[in-house]
Amino acid sequence: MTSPSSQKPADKKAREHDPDVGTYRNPAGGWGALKAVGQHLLHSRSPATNARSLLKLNQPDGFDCPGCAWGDPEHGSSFEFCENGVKAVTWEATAKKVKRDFFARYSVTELKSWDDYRLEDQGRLVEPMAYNAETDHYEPIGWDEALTLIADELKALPTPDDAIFYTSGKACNESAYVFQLLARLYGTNNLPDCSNMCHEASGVALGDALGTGKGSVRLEDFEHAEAIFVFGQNPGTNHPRMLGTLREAAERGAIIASFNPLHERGLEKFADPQKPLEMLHNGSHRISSHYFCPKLGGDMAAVRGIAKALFEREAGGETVLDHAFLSEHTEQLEAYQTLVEATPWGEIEAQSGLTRAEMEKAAELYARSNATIICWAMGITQHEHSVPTVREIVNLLMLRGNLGRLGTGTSPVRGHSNVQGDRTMGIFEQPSDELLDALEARYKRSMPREHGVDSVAAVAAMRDAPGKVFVGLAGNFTRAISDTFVAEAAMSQCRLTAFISTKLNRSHLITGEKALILPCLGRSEIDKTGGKTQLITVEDSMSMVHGSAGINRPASRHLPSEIALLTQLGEKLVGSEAVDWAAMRNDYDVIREHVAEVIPGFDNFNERVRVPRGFWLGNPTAERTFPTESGKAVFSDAPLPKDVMHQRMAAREGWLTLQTMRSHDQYNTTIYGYNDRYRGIENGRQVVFLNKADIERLGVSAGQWVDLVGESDDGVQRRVEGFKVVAYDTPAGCAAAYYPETNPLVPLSHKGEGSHTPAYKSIAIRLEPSARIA
Ligand SMILES: Nc1nc2c(c(=O)[nH]1)N[C@H]1C(S)=C(S)[C@@H](COP(=O)(O)OP(=O)(O)OC[C@H]3O[C@@H](n4cnc5c(=O)[nH]c(N)nc54)[C@H](O)[C@@H]3O)O[C@H]1N2
Ligand SMILES: Nc1nc2c(c(=O)[nH]1)N[C@H]1C(S)=C(S)[C@@H](COP(=O)(O)OP(=O)(O)OC[C@H]3O[C@@H](n4cnc5c(=O)[nH]c(N)nc54)[C@H](O)[C@@H]3O)O[C@H]1N2
Ligand SMILES: [Mo]
Repeated sequence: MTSPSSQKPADKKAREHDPDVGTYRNPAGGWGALKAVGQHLLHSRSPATNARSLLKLNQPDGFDCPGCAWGDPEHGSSFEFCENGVKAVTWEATAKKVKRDFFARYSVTELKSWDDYRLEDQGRLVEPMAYNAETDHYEPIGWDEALTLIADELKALPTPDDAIFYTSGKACNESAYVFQLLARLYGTNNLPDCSNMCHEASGVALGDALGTGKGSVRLEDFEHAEAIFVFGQNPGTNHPRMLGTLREAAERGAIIASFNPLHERGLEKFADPQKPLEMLHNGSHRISSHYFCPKLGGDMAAVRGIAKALFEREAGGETVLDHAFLSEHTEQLEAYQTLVEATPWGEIEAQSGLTRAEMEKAAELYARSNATIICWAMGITQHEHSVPTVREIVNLLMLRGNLGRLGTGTSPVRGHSNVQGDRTMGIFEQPSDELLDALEARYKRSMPREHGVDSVAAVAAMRDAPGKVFVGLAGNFTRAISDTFVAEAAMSQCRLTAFISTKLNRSHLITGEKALILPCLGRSEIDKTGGKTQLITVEDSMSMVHGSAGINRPASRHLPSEIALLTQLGEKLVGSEAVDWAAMRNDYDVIREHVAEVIPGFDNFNERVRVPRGFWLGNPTAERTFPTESGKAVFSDAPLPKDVMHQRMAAREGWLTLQTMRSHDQYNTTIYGYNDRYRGIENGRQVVFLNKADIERLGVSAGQWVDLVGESDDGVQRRVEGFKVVAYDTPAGCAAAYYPETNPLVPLSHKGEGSHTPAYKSIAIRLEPSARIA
């Protein structure tokens, strides 16, 4: 059976690019980064404004970088940005605009044939637009009319649970608070967010193990760590400011051990573009002292191997475990130890792809360090067994008491700049009773108690029951979620889709019966809602909450803020009896007063957030307090994954496991360009990285064009066409390609156990020669 997934990918333009494949030998950062900064400033068509805004990036009196969620140092330099932060800012602060004549010129069907780069590169959205199905064009609509349409469509639904309110982690705390309040007063917990596709497994696992779902480290911990283990993360591209932190640690002599199936340049060598002397002398610094290359999905076994080696050393008479910590603060150690001892080395080696000697080496490094931090990102969280893998990482930290001491802790490095804050503000489809009780007490209205849909369940809901209303606060839902064509078909069955966005993207083209695009201010812009210069706030990966105020002139003086739009929608949808939406709109301090009353940890929010660099929300783990049922940190004794889908599928002759990842020139579904400098790729994105032995075994050759074909338990064949084979240093059986072009290959049902995050990093595929000829 063939599904709509076997259609050609819409990215015709990208397929016309013929990628050049080379080798990058320089350190990450360096002159290449500076050159890229210059190019992106020029491309934005307002280089002077943008150069000025960079000086205000991540500064106490400036705005938070819309790039990643890495923390800001307390005693920062006058530059606190990186190459990819520059791309994020200049991409938003472009002088190009998408006006009504653009939509008059191009039909939606025509725009669908454009690639993601070209769509967003048209510039900033500045006018509200409504889809006209008869003409197949977006046409101008008034602001008031558009918001009334959303409210009317929502009110007309048979039940509030037929509405879906999606949030991407770009939204600030104030927008997020208002958005969840509006959805819940209206009557639903259907608040899926990008976290569902990202660090959900970290939140679930940390919550189960330690009673707190957030990471425990702060930036100063990195200054005191003796070892930093980095699993499944590519900070050179995705958290470049982290390289500065790692570099300082390396310079002090800290051990940095990376676990990654790819040799990521940023984890190997870094030249800091912000250190003029280093730049002049073409110097650089090593980052990782040790580099391990597990197989995709092999980390749980790798960590278990390290634990096994520790137990063996302990049995041999050494003291490597922190017995005081273990007996005072943990439970279930015995069950874990029994399981680890019963797991044979052979199984651990086969699953991890590492040798026993390598894992013993890693154990030695770990045993030698008196203070260890473990960092991880999507290479850990986007598998079927991500929750048990994060639990295994926590087990390892607990064995040596690496929690709640200076220089130790858990560091799930978050993605979107405010993804963590959005959750803190209540964007969650499974709200706690405490949150709902607090909302009820504050607003004197009953809150919906039934849990809502997450991102994957939202697609299933739209697919199975047409006629939903989808409201998106930032993001690009159909492009980010798995099973692209299934998601697109599901979304187009909605009675209304409405997106609050800064740039044109593919989700806008997957129109329901009715569809709206509502443009808004970006974070770099001055927000004068209510005649007053407004401040917004964000929370970084290390639970630091701080203010952010844009400094650029808005792309259009008619552009409302997200909060202006959401509060007006609130007025129309639920009225102003329970909430004075206008007061919130006119002064965001009022929203923060509400937050202070409802969300724990935000007392005196308005005063505390005006202190330069903001305040720390605190973290029980960092204080060795574990709010689990027993009050102790809990060891997990989950078996290594057996018979998970990708293993079953990929174990067949001719099959591979594919990970889908980011290039250096993209921010999630936002494509800044066609180069992936550190991996030696130029002028294209349709590449598949393969091990040399696999290339021979599968009878293809480097440079050949292939289609990637996937299959799942549902028997539906999934395919994306025209990828150039690149020979690359990665373990046999493992392949890599870029997201989002490969999302049609990820079946909707292929997701993490307990997290429901699409398993974007372990997709079973095979190759077929492509009709495309080089
Ligand atoms: N410039 C830029 N910055 C970004 C983003 C962006 O797109 N562009 N996105 C933001 C967001 S939302 C997020 S979540 C983060 C993402 O940050 P990352 O998690 O660094 O993003 P990915 O590109 O998905 O990279 C995954 C890394 O994990 C490795 N990996 C994949 N599978 C496995 C595995 O099974 N085991 C191990 N050990 N490693 C594995 C890959 O080789 C790769 O190095 O970055 C944020 N920052
Ligand atoms: N195959 C595969 N799929 C993945 C992943 C993967 O590694 N592999 N990663 C997953 C992860 S970690 C994540 S977080 C998701 C990301 O999913 P999303 O967060 O939904 O996607 P983004 O690409 O970040 O959203 C980009 C859009 O946000 C809008 N935008 C940007 N800034 C603003 C703003 O300030 N305000 C408003 N209102 N709109 C704004 C713009 O219109 C832009 O087009 O993708 C997931 N999908
Ligand atoms: Mo993410």
